[in-house]
Amino acid sequence: MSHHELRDTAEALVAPGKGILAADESTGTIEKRFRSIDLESTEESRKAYRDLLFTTDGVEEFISGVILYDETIRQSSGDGTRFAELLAGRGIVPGIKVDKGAKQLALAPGEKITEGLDGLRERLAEYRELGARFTKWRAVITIGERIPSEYCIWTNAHALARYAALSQEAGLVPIVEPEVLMDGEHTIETAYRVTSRVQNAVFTELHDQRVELEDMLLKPNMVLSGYDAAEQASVDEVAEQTLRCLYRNVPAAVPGIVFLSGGQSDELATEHLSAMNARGPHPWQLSFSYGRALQAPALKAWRGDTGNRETAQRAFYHRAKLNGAARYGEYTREMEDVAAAA
Ligand code: 5MM
Repeated sequence: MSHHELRDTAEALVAPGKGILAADESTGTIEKRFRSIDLESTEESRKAYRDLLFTTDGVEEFISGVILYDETIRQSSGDGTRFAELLAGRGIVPGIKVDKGAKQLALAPGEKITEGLDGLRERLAEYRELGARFTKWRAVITIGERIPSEYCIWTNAHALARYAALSQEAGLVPIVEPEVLMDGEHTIETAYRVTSRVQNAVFTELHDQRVELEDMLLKPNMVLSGYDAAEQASVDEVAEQTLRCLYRNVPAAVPGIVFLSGGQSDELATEHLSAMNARGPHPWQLSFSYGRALQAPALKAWRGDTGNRETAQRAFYHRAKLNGAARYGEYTREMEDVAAAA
């Protein structure tokens, strides 16, 4: 495969009006999500849920790619078509989460390091065979008393770059995800300082490890007040601080930035993205790679009942459509009311 192929894939993933669905919840995380609707997590229930999302009529208008989990990329839809093939057939690029999760960082209480580099070259080759065209690796940075440490920031940045280089070598577009968590009482200024430092370290490592910036995407957190902060920053402040951070740290060679939602409400995740795009044009496409903020209404509507499948698909379609509008800076809260009335 050529560099053109990687570049074309990266560009397709951030095509105008579209974004990515993160459906790569590991077994533990999906179990937690299913618990919220009182549903037991089994291989069959996980498959039924993913099938519902991936077969939603017309969603390819707003969804450019889907991040799958190891179990899901090996599963098939009702008619026997493997999920990766089904998605590709609809013009949606299949991707895969390749990290093995964030574990306790040695000698650093309260901090995490993402594992999964051992044997990664071989796993990447297999995923490509299974139809994946892009990959994702998530690093987790926690804000707290005297953390994050430089040790945590740099070990995670180093691992992200090692993963990205291996991914490009295998002909897969890496989505580099350094997530600064929203948990805590910190102010938006603290979130800005930490996110900026993390992105700076990540791009230093990517550069040193020869990663082609044109052939990757960045999946960052937005710059937000902590969940438990005394005061929540306004939409304008979030848009401005997030853009300031990106302009200072992300080279224009990167084709796109695909935000994670990180526990924001569905509406706010859409509104923040729209506010940033309304301030464009920017050097990179500004898009979404949401998990919770795209799936929450569908999950709630489904509740594990086949009879609710269509209602759940409508909810997913609508959320995707609103985020599609946010790609053009055209989302308004009134669009939510139209959904509620439908
Ligand atoms: C969908 O959640 C993904 C997997 O999480 P686990 O490894 O903990 O199971 C996660 O990596 C996701 O892709 C991003 O965090 C974005 O998801 P949100 O829900 O924050 O938009």
